[in-house]
Amino acid sequence: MKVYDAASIRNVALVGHSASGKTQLTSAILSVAGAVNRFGTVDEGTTVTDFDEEEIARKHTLSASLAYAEWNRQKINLIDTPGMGNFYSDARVALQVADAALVVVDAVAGVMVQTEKVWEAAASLGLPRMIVLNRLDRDRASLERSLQTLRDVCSRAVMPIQLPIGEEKGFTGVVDLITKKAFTFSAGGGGAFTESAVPEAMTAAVDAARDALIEMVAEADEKLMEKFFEAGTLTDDELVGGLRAATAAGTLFPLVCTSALSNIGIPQLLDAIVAYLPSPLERPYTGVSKDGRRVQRTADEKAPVEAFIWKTIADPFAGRITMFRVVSGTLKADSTVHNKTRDTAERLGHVTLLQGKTQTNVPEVKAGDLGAVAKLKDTLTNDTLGDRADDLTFPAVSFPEPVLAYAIEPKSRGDEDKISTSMHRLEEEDPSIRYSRDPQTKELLLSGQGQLHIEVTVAKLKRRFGVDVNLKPPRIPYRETIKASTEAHGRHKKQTGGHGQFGDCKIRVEPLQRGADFEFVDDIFGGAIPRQFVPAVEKGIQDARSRGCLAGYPMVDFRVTVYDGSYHDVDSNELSFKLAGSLAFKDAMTRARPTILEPIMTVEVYAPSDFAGDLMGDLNGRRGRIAGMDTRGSTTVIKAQVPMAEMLTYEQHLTSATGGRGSYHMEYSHYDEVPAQLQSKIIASAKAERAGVEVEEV
Ligand SMILES: Nc1nc2c(ncn2[C@@H]2O[C@H](COP(=O)(O)OP(=O)(O)OP(=O)(O)O)[C@@H](O)[C@H]2O)c(=O)[nH]1
Ligand SMILES: [Mg+2]
Repeated sequence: MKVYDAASIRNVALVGHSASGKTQLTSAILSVAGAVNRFGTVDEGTTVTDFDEEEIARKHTLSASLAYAEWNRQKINLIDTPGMGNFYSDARVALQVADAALVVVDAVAGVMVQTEKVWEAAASLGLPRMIVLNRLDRDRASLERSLQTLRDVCSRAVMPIQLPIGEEKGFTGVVDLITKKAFTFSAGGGGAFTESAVPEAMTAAVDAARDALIEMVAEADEKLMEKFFEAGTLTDDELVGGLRAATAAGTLFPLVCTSALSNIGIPQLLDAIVAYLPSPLERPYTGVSKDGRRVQRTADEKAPVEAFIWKTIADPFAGRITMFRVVSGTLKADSTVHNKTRDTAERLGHVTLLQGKTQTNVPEVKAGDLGAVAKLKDTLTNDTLGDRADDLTFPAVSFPEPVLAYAIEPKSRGDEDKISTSMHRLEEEDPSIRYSRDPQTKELLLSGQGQLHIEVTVAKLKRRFGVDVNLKPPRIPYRETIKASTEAHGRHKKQTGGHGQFGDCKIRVEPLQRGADFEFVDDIFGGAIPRQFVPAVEKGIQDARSRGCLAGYPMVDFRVTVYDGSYHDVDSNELSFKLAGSLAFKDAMTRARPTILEPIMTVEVYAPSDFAGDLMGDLNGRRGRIAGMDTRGSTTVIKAQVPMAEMLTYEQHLTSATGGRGSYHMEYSHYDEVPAQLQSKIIASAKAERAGVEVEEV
């Protein structure tokens, strides 16, 4: 196995919307470059990078994976990432260790929500971006329309460096705008192509697009601008050099044209990666020294070794597989390095290159390259491995906080311990999930980025660790409130032998506006209740409101004023006033017209426009209120407000209704009253649940 040096490496992350063809494209690249023997497809489940059973079954990438190919004596490392929003953190982390992003865009749908998200993430990292306009063989695919949305949403500096030959089913190849050569592919997906002059019918369009490109390249550099004004054009060398520099600087974003499934345009894409995207040598990596200084490291293989851990795979048999980028120096097999994040020594055994799941041993991995090592003791994602003498670490990539929690329970009782150890392994692999125990209900909670994320995690738990669990539907955080003002009286009196108990209070309750939570006002005059007991009244009311009065949900958005009461010199104490408070509260609730509130979410749904009507109908059926609709190229954005309770199954619905081409974003907006007929259901199920708990406790 060859060891590559930094100058001959390109690290690219394939990012973009789900189903734009990232995995298929990776597969086509590997086959065209001869890295694998077969042309694997997503549809047959035979790609290199979607190797996980869950990915094969769902036909979606769920976790970033690594592959590599050699092209023109350069090693191209490809990180194939998930496009689905639930798994975004893996795309984000891939951008961190890549030197450029290949933003894969579906030529039918154009820019979609995830395209925008990865575009912004890459921009914030100052990462050069090349756009791969894929699926050009599909009906209604269009360079023109896609370019329009790319320029509107991403950047005006997106510039085609190729034009497609033919359209839709007739898409047969590309014209390179720099060399003005046409590459026409034979039908059947074999990848064979012939080179020729630009077809007659395209010459005018090619010249115009080439002129526009030259002008843009010239604009990015003063010297080139001068030359351009003198000569009226640029030489091919100037154009190539200028394009490379502008791409590296992020002032121009070249666009290439492909069909990953029909295997069209792949060699030209590879040429473009090698020609225009930077090697690690040109992309210094920023670390932080112990005293907080930012330090830049170049990919110098002679420097002390420093590696950043960007991903961990939890394999029940092979143990941990740790994926790294060697930032500087050379990481050697059978050596000892220091984990500087945890201050421990790590002994490395075999050091490997990853082709999907296949590991190939290498004697060493040099600066700039990506590799993996198995069975490390203490090292986890975001750690820095390297030279002990050198105090630098690399900043951690932050993972999103979970947005949704499900309760899980083992199918067989003996599995509780196993769940915990296996879940911790999965947490190491995916820091955007969280496993915990609810302190109140004692339920085991699995939190993540969405329903799909949780389901996939549960599936991994079963397949890899043999632990089968039931997923219980997540609890909706309902609340209760009141709709009427009233006054109430609570009196606690008990005479048992020696000391008695006596507490007595009168309260007023009033509704407050939504979001006001709870207010307690002490309006006692003339010592009707002694000062020291007023907090006890409040405590009693607080306890009572936390248990709700209809279905056991906390009560909010009202004010309680305690305005009168009485006491007994000997028998009054805190406990008595607490009980009096809670009795008064219960009395008040019989007249205060209590009601149940539910969380309402702001939802944005993105999907190809054909689906808009159906999706809006569905949202209406979910008690949603449509707030607006926008069209962006061929994508429709629907904005709506929908109760959380109705959105729990939305993801599944959207995926199946749009064949995976729709996506949505949802966040909490406010609480609103639950319609009466649904309230009785909530109350009934709360009662049933309480009965169940009591039975179990006996
Ligand atoms: N016609 C056509 N279909 C394609 C092309 N590229 C990919 N596909 C198909 O589109 C679907 C999605 O392709 P993938 O490669 O899985 O898409 P992805 O971007 O990896 O999707 P995620 O992993 O969910 O992010 C598959 O059915 C592919 O066969 C293409 O160029 N033309
Ligand atoms: Mg994929």
